[in-house]
Amino acid sequence: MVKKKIIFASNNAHKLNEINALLSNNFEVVGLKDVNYTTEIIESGNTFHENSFIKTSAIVDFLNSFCFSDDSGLEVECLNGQPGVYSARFAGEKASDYDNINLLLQKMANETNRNAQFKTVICLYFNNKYHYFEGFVKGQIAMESRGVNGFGYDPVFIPEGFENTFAELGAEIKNKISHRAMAIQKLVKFLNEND
Ligand code: ITT
Repeated sequence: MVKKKIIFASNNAHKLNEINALLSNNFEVVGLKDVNYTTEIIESGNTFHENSFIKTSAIVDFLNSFCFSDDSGLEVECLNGQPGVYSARFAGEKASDYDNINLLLQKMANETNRNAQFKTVICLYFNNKYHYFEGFVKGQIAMESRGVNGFGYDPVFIPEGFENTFAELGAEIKNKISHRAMAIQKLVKFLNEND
């Protein structure tokens, strides 16, 4: 069976790997490099919804084809939902994952409330319309960074029901329970019912 091609509008190679693992049974997922899209997309929105629309519509303007994006981040209860849409640049525009994690742990050094959630909003362009799918996973922020798998805040996020961080648990478990996996399940269900 020839799989239908879908463009994932992301420059984050880790996200692309996760999306590939989650969707490869159903679709051939191609990234921005594969379609020669090199323009920087400025994520100027104030919400995950706005930013996911900005990314998907940039590709629609360029190619007018079947595509989606994911805008995601970490929301920490004691920080009133921060870093939120600023997750990628919490410690500054060019911040590394390491810088962002250090800043987070520093801000939470004396905090006993460690509740947090990862959230994803997917914006899909299908049949000339935009459709949104949300996913989240609740958990706790660890006291220190642990594990080597994944990306972003995975070394400090302990999902509910587990004692290890996503970076310790690895891709197989993360891809069953993550915010991104939940949103992708909804997207697949929608396409199965409407395609
Ligand atoms: P694209 O916009 O190109 O897709 P990005 O990394 O800039 O890539 P976002 O704007 O959605 O993506 O920012 C998401 C940030 O939130 C990401 O850089 C991580 O710091 C964090 N994040 C999102 N999902 C995560 C996950 O599954 N595990 C760990 N951190 C995550």
